[in-house]
Amino acid sequence: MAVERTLSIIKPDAVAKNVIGEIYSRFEKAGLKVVAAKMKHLSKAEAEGFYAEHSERGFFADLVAFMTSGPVMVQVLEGENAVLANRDLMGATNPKEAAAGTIRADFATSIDANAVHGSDAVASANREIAYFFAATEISAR
Ligand code: RTP
Ligand code: MG
Repeated sequence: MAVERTLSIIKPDAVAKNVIGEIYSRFEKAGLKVVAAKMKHLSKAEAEGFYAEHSERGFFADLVAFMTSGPVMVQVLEGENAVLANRDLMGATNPKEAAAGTIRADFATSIDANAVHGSDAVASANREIAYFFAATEISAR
């Protein structure tokens, strides 16, 4: 297994529910380290750019509206197999389909307000990390 980095976002619904700490605790218990973090209220342009791969999808406008509806917590997680490890912690996109004990099963309310984002591959992780963080803002641990 390789040490990887992945980009995680605690979405506006979970920030509003005041569960940043509970979600960080899940990362830490799974062996993922927070190596960079910032709170941001995304602009429309930032959210559209981040989710550009979905720009032709019917849900794109709703996704951008939701992601700009309040502050988000953005972090880089580092650890063994971090991309997949984080996706396992998150659970399925639709919280109704998310396995018990996953972040989305416990904190998400709908397919839009689904608590967290996580990169889906190492290549997208590298792109998404660079979207939000300069190399000097990431601390090797
Ligand atoms: P994310 O990118 O946020 O981590 O979520 P994901 O990989 O599990 O899902 P993805 O297919 O990348 O979709 C991005 C976000 O768009 C919303 N979505 N809505 N109404 C729909 O059918 C639908 N499909 C996706 C979700 O909020 C999803 O997290
Ligand atoms: Mg995705």
